[in-house]
Amino acid sequence: RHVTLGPGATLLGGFVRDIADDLIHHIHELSARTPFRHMETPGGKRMSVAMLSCGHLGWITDRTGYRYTDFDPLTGKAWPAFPLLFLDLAQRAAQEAGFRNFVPDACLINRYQPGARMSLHQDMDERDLTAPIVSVSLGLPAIFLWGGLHRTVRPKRHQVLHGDVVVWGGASRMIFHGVDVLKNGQHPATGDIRFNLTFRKVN
Ligand code: MD5
Ligand code: FE
Repeated sequence: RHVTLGPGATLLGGFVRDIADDLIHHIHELSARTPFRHMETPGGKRMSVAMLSCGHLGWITDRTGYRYTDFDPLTGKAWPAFPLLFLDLAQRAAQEAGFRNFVPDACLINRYQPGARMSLHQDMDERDLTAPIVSVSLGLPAIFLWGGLHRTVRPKRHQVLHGDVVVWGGASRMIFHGVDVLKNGQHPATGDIRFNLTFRKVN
């Protein structure tokens, strides 16, 4: 099921449902090498979403600001490489949505537990804003908030489910977006967790 959410934004419903257990297994393995952590915003707030990265570059925030780094400040080592399955699925999803030759160099993995949310923001820390972002939802359902090119546009609400992939490109790349407070629940694959993977081309 392909649903066009807006210009350049395509929902691939259930695109990774058949490999979801494998993806979750890889997430657990990655988290043994680079732990999920609640980072601090430049304003001094602890994020309710816990994160880790894999790939050449990882996204971090601290009191200094938002940026991509080529090593994990917690371990002092390079971020773990992409599992091959990750790279393959990101490229297949981008292709399916009409983006040829998508070569991501970063994958941010977000972990939401009940009560966690992500407030409205734009993703603008990537140098290459022509490449799409491929986002994968696993586990508990969430309400995705999809606004406009200005913060003042009241967001539309879209439910995203286990196995869904959204490819955000073109005019949708710079839209203000967020995730509503995660509701309590239990999912057979993840328990009380929602994971979101975002594949990005930074450089
Ligand atoms: C999430 N993560 O569900 C979302 C999915 C993030 C983040 O927002 O920055 O980690 S990615 C959604 C996204 C990316 C780029 C553009 C747009 C949405 N958009 O145009 O709405 O954890
Ligand atoms: Fe974002």
